[in-house]
Amino acid sequence: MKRWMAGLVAVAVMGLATGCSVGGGPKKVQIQAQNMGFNKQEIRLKVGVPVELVLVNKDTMIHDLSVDEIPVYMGLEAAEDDHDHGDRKEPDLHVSAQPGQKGTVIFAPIEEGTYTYYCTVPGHEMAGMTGTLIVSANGR
Ligand SMILES: [Cu+2]
Repeated sequence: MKRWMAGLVAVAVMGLATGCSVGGGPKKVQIQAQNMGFNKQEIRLKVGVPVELVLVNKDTMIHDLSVDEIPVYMGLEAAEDDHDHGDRKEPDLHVSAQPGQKGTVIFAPIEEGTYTYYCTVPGHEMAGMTGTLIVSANGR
């Protein structure tokens, strides 16, 4: 809970510091999981800009979107879930969605870089559930 509060404050302070408009809330990015794949193979984000990432699961099994290692401020933890991540460590960024449901995570990336996102459900990454998350100074 403490980490959650700290994340919110950090995102708010960051918004003020960079002078971007806080009024509109986080930038919404939606990605769909369907037929054992993501509908986007690439997501581009801007350093320091809070993002509301919504995973829409149109499939008949649970999916998630995870990045193992990415420096982020977390605004809101994704809904609790206890599905199997295999023997991997907890990813830095994680959002899951039950079949036919949505999952949301709010965060702000804090370092430029190219990161890989994937579904942690065993076998799904191998089946093609991966993509590239590009964080840059201008978001392009
Ligand atoms: Cu999956």
